[in-house]
Amino acid sequence: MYNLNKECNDELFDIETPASDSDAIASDFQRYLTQHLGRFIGCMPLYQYEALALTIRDRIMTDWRDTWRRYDEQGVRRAYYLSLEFLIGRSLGNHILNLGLDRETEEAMNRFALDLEGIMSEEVDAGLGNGGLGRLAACFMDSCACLQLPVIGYGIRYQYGMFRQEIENGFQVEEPDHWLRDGNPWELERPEFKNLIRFGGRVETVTDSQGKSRSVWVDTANVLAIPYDVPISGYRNHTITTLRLWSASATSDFNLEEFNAGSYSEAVEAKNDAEHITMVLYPNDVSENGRELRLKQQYFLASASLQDVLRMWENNQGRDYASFKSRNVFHLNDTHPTLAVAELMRLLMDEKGLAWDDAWEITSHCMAYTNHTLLPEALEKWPVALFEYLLPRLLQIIYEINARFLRMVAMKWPGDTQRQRRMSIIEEGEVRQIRMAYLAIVGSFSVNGVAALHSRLLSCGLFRDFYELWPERFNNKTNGVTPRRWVAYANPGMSALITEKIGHDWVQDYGKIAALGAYADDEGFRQRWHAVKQANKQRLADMVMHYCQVEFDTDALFDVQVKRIHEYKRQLLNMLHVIHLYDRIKRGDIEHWTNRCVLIGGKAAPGYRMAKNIIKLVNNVAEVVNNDPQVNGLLKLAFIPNYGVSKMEVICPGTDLSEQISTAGKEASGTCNMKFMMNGAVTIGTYDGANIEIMDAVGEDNFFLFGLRAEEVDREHAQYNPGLLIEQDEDLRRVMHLLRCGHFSTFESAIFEELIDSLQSPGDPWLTLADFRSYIDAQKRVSLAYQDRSCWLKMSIANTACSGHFSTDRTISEYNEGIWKLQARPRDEQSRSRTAIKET
Ligand code: 26Q
Repeated sequence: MYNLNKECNDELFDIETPASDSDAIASDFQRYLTQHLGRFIGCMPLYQYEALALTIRDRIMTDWRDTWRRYDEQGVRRAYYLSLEFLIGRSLGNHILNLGLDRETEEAMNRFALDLEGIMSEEVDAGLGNGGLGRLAACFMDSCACLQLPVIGYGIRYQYGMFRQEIENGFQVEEPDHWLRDGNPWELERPEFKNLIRFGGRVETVTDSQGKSRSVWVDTANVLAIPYDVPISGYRNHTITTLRLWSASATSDFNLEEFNAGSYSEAVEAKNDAEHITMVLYPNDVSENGRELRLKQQYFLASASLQDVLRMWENNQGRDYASFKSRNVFHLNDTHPTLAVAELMRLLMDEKGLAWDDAWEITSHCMAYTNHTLLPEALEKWPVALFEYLLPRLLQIIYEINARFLRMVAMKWPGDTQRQRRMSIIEEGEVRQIRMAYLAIVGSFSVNGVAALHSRLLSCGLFRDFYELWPERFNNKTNGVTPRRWVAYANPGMSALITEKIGHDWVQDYGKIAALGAYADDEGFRQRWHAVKQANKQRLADMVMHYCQVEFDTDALFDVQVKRIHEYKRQLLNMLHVIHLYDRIKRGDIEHWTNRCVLIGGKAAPGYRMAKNIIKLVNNVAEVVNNDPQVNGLLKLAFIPNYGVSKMEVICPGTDLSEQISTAGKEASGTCNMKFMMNGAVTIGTYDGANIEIMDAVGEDNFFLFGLRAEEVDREHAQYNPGLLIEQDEDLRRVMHLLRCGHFSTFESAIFEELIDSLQSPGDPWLTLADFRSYIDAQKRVSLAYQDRSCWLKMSIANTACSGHFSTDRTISEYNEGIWKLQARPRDEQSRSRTAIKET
């Protein structure tokens, strides 16, 4: 392995961070632009972005190296956050904010008559995630850096991130997201830490020199995992932690073998196959379930990351694994990296020579698992047959884990074979499958849900048998979002106003935001809050005009639902309300009217037909509503294409009303709800996921609650009669009629038939019509409340002031106190660790 000469004095390389006044930034920027990139000041803005990114990156490097050393000292307990997704978005503005260089950078750019915001908007989003789960991982990394916890993120460096969504004739069209095409200044390739990953082959049992039998995995096809490190900056604390992303690359020996056999082109093909592993992020799509390449990605991440951790361990401790379990914890972000359970067993036994019991003692004390879904159909399963040929050694290990586990179940519940069948990691049936969630639970010391209701429902529903066996393993960790990106960076106007009133501490100590509550009754403050909101609404309106060519008037109520398109999230219910408002306008029922601009955004999984139909419906309804002269600005509807992190940075500060309208008991937590709340939006929502905790925090008077509760949903299914609901509710009858008669599909007959049928079906799992009346009534209360400006402003301020609980700093502190048990490693000026000279 790559090792620095121990004689060499590492301090020689410790150059100081470059000066950070605007002169220094301006001159570095100019140098990068001209000497390094060979461009000039008036070049394409992309190069200006690149030069500025390199300039800022220079101001990260020393602290990054220093942080790594602090976390790498002997005896430091560390956590590794394993996730197939990190939805980072843009980085430049975030680093500038965290380093405290906003003013200096702005000044430096102004010297060249350049606009900082324009330059920052050149950066392409790092879209390495589908939605909530991936963005949560990115917010977690931010909070870990802020809290100075020794945590390393491990993920995959996909060549293509989440697809780019275009809208053609109202339909979603997917385009590849080649985000690395122009290079990525935020990554550092570390080929010296590459690892070998094996696939296929077969398992042989050999007897070693001490007469012990051992398994060897032979005849494998191998792939290299090359790490790329991405810096994660803490907020003004000289702490830069690491997100290590793996990229697949062909091994040279693999190529050579083929080459010697005389087939050059096949050798190159093999190289291609290897590199395919990290080519594309899989969309969260049932029709993609069971794809071989996705399983390869999952194993690739698990194996590369574990090997990396074991290498660092041996660098510090040698081959003594006695204290490994007290110094290391692996966190599994959903079941996606769960193969880590079996892979750690394999590495410890087959590569490090440990016996089963010792390896299991370590593994089961080092793994922790977070579940993110309550939908049984979304639980990951893989065919045993796929494992047999792709990961034969792991399958053996999983069988053994299961056999030992089922013996334990049988001891606890003798004779209860039903229960053994239910709890088995292997699902028997026509196709035998591996239940990844069960493997994760059996292999972990902690299992958590992501909101109070969700965790409760896991224990008494989905994972009930396991809860009965190991109640102490189960716990809740309510999600959060980082206030740095989602308030300080995304909403500078509001941030300045908050800071003026309560000081600056709230950014890193978000509980302090509560002090803002005192100003809700101050009319002068309310007016300023209003002015900030209006400016943010204008920014959002400009964006809507740019992407949708729909004009939003900032005096109207901005009503927003942005999230992945899914039936359980019920964008359809939102559309029923829009159609109802349209119907009211058409029949002249507009007394006490509140003008509304409704914005919807989100991606549908490419194979999810219903979700794609919903997008088409939104666009068709928008076409009718926006072009009807009788509507005349009373109502607007727009679908914003390609919703993602950087769009949300403009959307959430400009929103008045946040739509969180999932069928109760289906949304594990939701996190957009928190971003909206922090930015002073009021929520209309069901009693679901984190909405419940949001309402607890802000109070019923500042939240528009509607709909069935989770327990009622279960009962309702038995008696659900949508036909009767339609018959008995005139508003609903009229809405359904407009839909059925083709009012929104004039030259496209029957395209919405499937959607209409699903709404009318007694078997509708999402009970959309059951909540129609209560939703419409709640929306009416919203409209009235919005007409009383000071009342609305009070609610808005209360929402921000009560959002203290929803910072990921709080979430991560709970993970740390309850699960990881790490010690913060603040930078200490005196003893900035110069002792460890090994680069590990
Ligand atoms: C699985 C197998 C094959 C291909 C893709 C997938 C896959 C990928 C992503 C399955 C699920 C996801 C993402 C799930 C997700 O984002 N869940 C959301 O997690 C949030 C953070 O905890 C919660 O707030 C949301 O409620 C939950 O829906």
